[in-house]
This record gives sequence, structure tokens and C-alpha cells, in this order.
Amino acid sequence: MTALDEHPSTPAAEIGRDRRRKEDQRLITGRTRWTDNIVLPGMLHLAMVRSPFAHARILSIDTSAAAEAPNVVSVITGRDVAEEQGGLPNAWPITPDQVTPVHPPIAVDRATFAGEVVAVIVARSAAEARDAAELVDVDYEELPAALDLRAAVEEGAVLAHPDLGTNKSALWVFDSGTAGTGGDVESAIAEARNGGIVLEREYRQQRLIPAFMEPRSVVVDPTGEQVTMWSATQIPHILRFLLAAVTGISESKVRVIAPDVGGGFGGKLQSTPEEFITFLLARRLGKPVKYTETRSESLVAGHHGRDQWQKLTLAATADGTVTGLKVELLADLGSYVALVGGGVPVLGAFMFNAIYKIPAYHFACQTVLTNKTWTDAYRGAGRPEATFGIERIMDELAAEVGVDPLEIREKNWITHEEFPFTTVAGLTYDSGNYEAATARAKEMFGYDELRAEQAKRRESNDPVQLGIGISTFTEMCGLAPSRVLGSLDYGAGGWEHASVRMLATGKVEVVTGASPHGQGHETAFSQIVADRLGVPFEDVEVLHGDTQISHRGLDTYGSRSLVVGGEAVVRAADKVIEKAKVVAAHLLEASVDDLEFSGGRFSVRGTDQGTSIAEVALATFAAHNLPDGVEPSLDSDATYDPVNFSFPHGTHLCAMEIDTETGELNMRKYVACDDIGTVINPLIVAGQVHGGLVQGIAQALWEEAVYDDAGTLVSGSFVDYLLPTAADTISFDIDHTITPATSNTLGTKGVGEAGTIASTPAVVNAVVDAVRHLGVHDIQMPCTPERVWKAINGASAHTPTVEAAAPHFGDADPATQGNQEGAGQ
Ligand code: MCN
Repeated sequence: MTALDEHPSTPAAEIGRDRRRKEDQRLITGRTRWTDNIVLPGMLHLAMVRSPFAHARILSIDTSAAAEAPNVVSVITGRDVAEEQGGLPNAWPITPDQVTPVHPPIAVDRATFAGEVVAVIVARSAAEARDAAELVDVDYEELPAALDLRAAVEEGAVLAHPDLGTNKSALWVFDSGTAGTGGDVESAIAEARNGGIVLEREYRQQRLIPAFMEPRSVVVDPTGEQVTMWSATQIPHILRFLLAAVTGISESKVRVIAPDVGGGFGGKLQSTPEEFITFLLARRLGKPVKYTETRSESLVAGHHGRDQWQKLTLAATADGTVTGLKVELLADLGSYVALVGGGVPVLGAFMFNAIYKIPAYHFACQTVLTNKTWTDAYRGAGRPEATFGIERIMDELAAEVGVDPLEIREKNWITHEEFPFTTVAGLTYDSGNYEAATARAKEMFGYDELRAEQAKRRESNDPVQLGIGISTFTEMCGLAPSRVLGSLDYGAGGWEHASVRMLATGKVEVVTGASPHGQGHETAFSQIVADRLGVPFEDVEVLHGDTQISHRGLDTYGSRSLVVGGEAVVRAADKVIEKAKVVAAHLLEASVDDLEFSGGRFSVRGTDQGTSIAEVALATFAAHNLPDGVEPSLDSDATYDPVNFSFPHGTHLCAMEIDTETGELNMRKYVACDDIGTVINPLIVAGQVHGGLVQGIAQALWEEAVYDDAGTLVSGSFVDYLLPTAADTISFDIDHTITPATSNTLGTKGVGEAGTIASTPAVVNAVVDAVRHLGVHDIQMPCTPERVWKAINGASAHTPTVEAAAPHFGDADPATQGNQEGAGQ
């Protein structure tokens, strides 16, 4: 029995309702306060001097001209603060022997990527600080830079950190045979080589930049009893803990506030050098200090995401039943191991088996240090990469067997009767129905009609070919449970905290430890509480993002806020009802056992006697007539730590038209049928899915962080980094099937990353499907018209065979990635 069943007659008026977001009025009318809008008396401003070299020894820094510049208060180099600046934390050492370079906020002797801070100007205005930064004269000795991920692991490679003696940071391995969750993958492959199918494929996950709308900004005020930091961050609570842990200042003397935050996508799941520098200098100078990055700084020095080489070996029987999967990854960490950077591919380790019953599985990831911007979580973090790999190779398997890619998926997926299902990676999927989501997606897409059109175009040799891409994805989200995170050596837990405060007037304040930055928690959580307590939606206020208001929390990432934070809210609200029931029974002169609660009213069963929760709140506030020993407060807290992840899934279908003469791509249709359990706010969810889809499609078609041979980010502005706008996309068709999650009261699953995880392979599968009959089996992302054209023109017309599979991992020349004929650039 769920907690919802305990209040069966509670009207579910709000859950499932298309409420416009409460937050939007203040956001879109400019009546909010972004961090950069904060102005404090006597505030100083910072500008960063950043290394133009990917790898260089800092011989000397002449700050004299900058120090003389108008209104410059101070110029600081790494050497000036070497003793006190500490090192930036890595919260997820994925192996005990992980090689983790010390990460000083300001480089001291050596710059390790182009964009690293080497000196800081403090001035009375931001403009003056920036002008003075131009006057700092740094004498660098340029060093050889480790820039290519695959070259970096070879014998005798250039070292990103020569003192460490290696670029290999950690090797993380999961083996189903050893773990007892499945068989031995090598035996499965050996068996498949004998009459079955073995496919070897390499996929490149290009480097991406989480281009949030609001650049990162931080203000630190050290002038009060506490040091207060405002930061455009996703993680105010974690940041407060880290500031205290690194600097030794008592946590109680540090207050972190995340005001309205303009997007993050994982890019603000970080404790940044800039935050630590601002904190340090504000305390040193005893004055409020602000730093707001420029867009260029954001692109070059905010962390990047993805950047992997994946090698997959899939074993199957001749009819396409998968018997084993081996995954070998190289993951580029950049020049430091970021807060959770090393753990990102580990999250993917649990998702390569996806929705399929794979009897044997081996996963090995080598994380690698290079002289590039450090990488960390970017929307989906590990799971989009895994989903891409498996969904691409399932298409390859279908081509090899000669059946429709949906048929091969159906042959291998977990059927709805088989839930709960423990996978070969050791996770237990609690609920799902892949058949239902696929059937609905096919219907919306007009699958059979489009396949018929595709056949016709192929037959008539139409210059514009049609491709159909499929992605039947699942993901693990709702980051928690603490014990599981602990078993993976993650440095924190995954619980979430909430308080529900009944005000005297019957209005309600909800405090959540989840810290939204665009997700609409104020609206969705108000809907949950309005239903739970039977109060009007408008009467609920949701507070968050200030460690002094919300003293406990683990913030927002990993699509965790609803399934973990929302459940904490439900549990706190239920405690309010239990407390109020005691007072109501007293006021009604009835027994607690005779009371029922529905629609915000306690009534005595079988009578017309009753009182509203608002009346009980007022009576509790007055406290004139409470039962003996009952405290005059209905306020309640809950800290929730789930026992399992949440497993959203869905079927995404994409139709792409490809002009075979020019390589031009045109998305014709995109259908997403996601199962995210109970939907709290369909409008918010649609926004999340749309935004997620665009981000995933952008990886498939447009975005890439490109470095030149010297290690300079050449896609360092929005002119070169192709971030799409609404005008670049089509109108999506979305719908939902619902199999409630069993891990939370409301039956919800997360949605914040689903669109991004699912869409990339759907699009690339569609692109490849359009030209597969021309002999192409892969095109490296982003699938630009040039790459598509080259793949078509360099390819012979035959279908890839087992023998002609992709080059062996580690030996492949990046220039020939794309298909076995080496034309997919
Ligand atoms: N929701 C719902 N019903 C569901 C599931 C979710 O109504 N069954 C609502 C939730 O109440 C919440 C929103 O959808 O308002 C997203 O919920 P959830 O899936 O819990 O995700 P989080 O709130 O934890 O958000 C994190 C997720 C991640 S990891 C990234 S990255 C991301 C994303 O959200 N970054 C975003 N969405 C973003 N949206 C915006 N605008 N900006 C970002 O930076």
C-alpha cells in the first residue's frame, strides 16, 4: 500500500495539471536577481589572466604595469597564494589508485590547459579589472602538450603532467562473470565467432560544452559574521561543504546562496577555481568581491562534457539474440580530475546493457589526463554515451541479420512481465513496458508508412534518401541511493531533505534541498503539496537555494529532484497531516482513529463534523487549546534516501532526409514516447523533453568543442560552437506511457535528462539508415553535410561484414573513423 492509498479520497486536482511555471513571470519580465545583478557597498571586481598555452611553464609574471592601472586594488599570482589557496576537490576517486593531479585554483608553476587562471586582477570595476588584465606580462616556456586522447595512452606519450609519469588516471572495470551477475564475455565472443555474429565498432563521443544561458558568476561578502557567497551554481549545499572542507572555516560561518540560476545542464555541478579565488580574495581583502565570466571564458574554462572513444564488441547468435557485450572506453578528463569527472563514465557502465537481456558483460574504462579543459557531468553524464553505443550497435546487428532494427530490439528487450528485472550490470529495474512505449511511438510516427516511403526512394534511386532512426532507451536517474553511491566510492550520499511549514494563516512554505536552475520546482512541488494537504496551489510557496533557509540538501543533478526531493516533500507533508490530526481530533473532541483527511479537511467518520487544516494551523499557532504534551507546531521535516534509482525509458523515432548529392540533412519527423511514471506537470515535462531533445540532436548534428594542434579551443565562441536555437529544430511529437515507479510514493521517474540521452542515437541511426544501402555503416558526430557527403562518396556499396569490422581499438586512425572503408569524416 502506498502512502497515497492512505488518503484515497484526496482529490488529485493538481498532479497531472498543465500549470504554467510560477517562476516564469519574474524570470521573463526581468524582475529576478541573477548573481551578476548583485551589488554590494564597496564591492570589488575580479578579472582573470588565463594561459593562452595548453601546457607551459610559468617562468615569471610581471604584474607591475597592471598594478599601476587605474583603480586596480591588487594583482595576485598563483605564487602569491600558493600556501593558502588549497586544491580543488575531486569527490569521486573511482579507484583507490586513481592518479589525481593537484588542482590549484590559480596555476603556480605550470599552466595545464589553454584557459587556466594564472593571475587575478582586483579592481574597483569589472571593466578596469579586465583592462588591467591585458597588462600582466607572463613569461611562459611552452611545453609539449598531450592533446589526443588515444595518443595520450600510448607508450612514450607526451605527458599532461610530467611529474605524474603517466596520463592514465584510473582503470575502472566491471565484469559480469566476476560480479556474479552474468557469464564470461570472452567465452560468449568466442562462441559467437563460431557460426554466430561478432560485431566490433568504435564510436567517438565528441567533446561538448554545456552552454548554459547565464555565464557563471560569483559574489562573496566577507564583511558579516558569516562569509556569504552568491553563486550561479547547481550545488549550493555541496559548495558550502567543500568551501568549509578545503579552507577549514566552520561550515556554520559559510552561507551559500544560489539565486535564480540561468541553466546549468551539469556545467554548474562544480566547485570552480573562480569560486575559490573569489572566496579567497574577498576574505584576504575584507571586502565584497564579484567575478562574472565572459561568454568566451565560459566556453574555454567552464567544464566540458563527453569526450570518449568507445569500442564495443557485441556477440550474438545468427538470428540476432545478443549473447555478450564488451565495452572498452577511453575517457578524456582534461587536465584535472574534476569534482565528479572520473565518475561520469562509471555511470555509463550500468547503462550499456540498456533495456536488453544480455547474458555476459564486460566494461572497462580508462580515464585519461590531457592538456585540455577538464571534463565533468554534462546532461546525462555517462548515460547518453552508453545509450549511443548500444543503440548504434543494435542497428548494426539488425543490418547484419537483415531484419528491421525494431525487430532486433524486440527480440532482446526485457518484456513487461519480467519486471522487476535484475540486469547483467547488477541494477534492478523496478518497472517498465518497452512494448507499450514502442507501440505508441510507432503509431505516432506512422512507422510502416515511412518505411514504405523509404523503400520507394531506394528503389527509384531518389537523390534524397530517407532514414529512420530508433532509440529504445532507458536510464538510471534520481541520483541516490546513498549506499549504492558509497559502494562506487562516490564521496557523498544521495538523500534529499524537505520541510513543510504550516503558517498561521493556513498558507504553506515548502523548503527543499534540491536547487533548481530552470526545472520549475517551485511549480511542480507546489502542485504536489497542494494535492497532499488539500490547499490551493497559490497558497504554497517553495523556498530553495540558500543554505541558511534550506540548511540540508544535496542539490539538483542526475534528474533526482522530483524522485528524491519531491518524495521528501511528500513525506514531510504527510508528517504535517499526522501532527495536525492529533490537534484536529482534540478540537473535534473525537478520537484520532475516527478522523479521516481529504481535500484539506479532517472529518469525523460517519458525521458531518470537521475542520480544515487551515483552522488546525491557526489553532496550533494560538496554542490556547492543544492536547497535553503536544508541541505548538505542525512544521515537519523529512530526509529521504531511496533504495533504488529511477528508470525512465522510452522509444524515440526520427526520420531524416539526406540529399545524397550534397550531404545536406533535413529532419523530417521526431517522435518521443517516454515513460516517466506519473507526470506531475505535463507542461514542465514537455519543456524538459523538448530542451533535452534539442541538446541530444545538437550532439548528433552540430556541436563539437574543437581544439587546434596547439591545444587552443577554436570553437570558443557561439560563432564557431554551433549551439542550436528553436529555429534550427522542428516541432516534436511527444507522448507518454505510464508504468509507475515503485521507489517513490507518487510513482514518478525523472525526466530532466531523458530527451538528451535518447535523441542522439535516434538521429545518427536515422542518418546512417538513409545511406546504409550505399555501404555506409557509421558517420562520426557531429554528422555535418561534409562528413555525410564524404561517407557516401568514399563508400563502396556492400554491407559491412563481420570480418571487415572496424579497426582494432587503439590502432584506428581518427581520420578513417566513419566506416570500414574509411570515408566517414
Ligand atoms: N517532473 C514532472 N513529472 C515527472 C518528472 C519530472 O513534473 N514525472 C518535473 C519535476 O517536478 C521538475 C522537472 O520536471 O520540475 C525536472 O525534474 P527531474 O527529472 O527530477 O530533474 P531535476 O529537477 O533533478 O533536474 C535536473 C535535470 C538535469 S540532470 C539537467 S542536466 C538539466 C535538466 O534537469 N538541466 C537543465 N533540465 C534543465 N532544464 C533547464 N531549464 N535548465 C537546465 O540547466
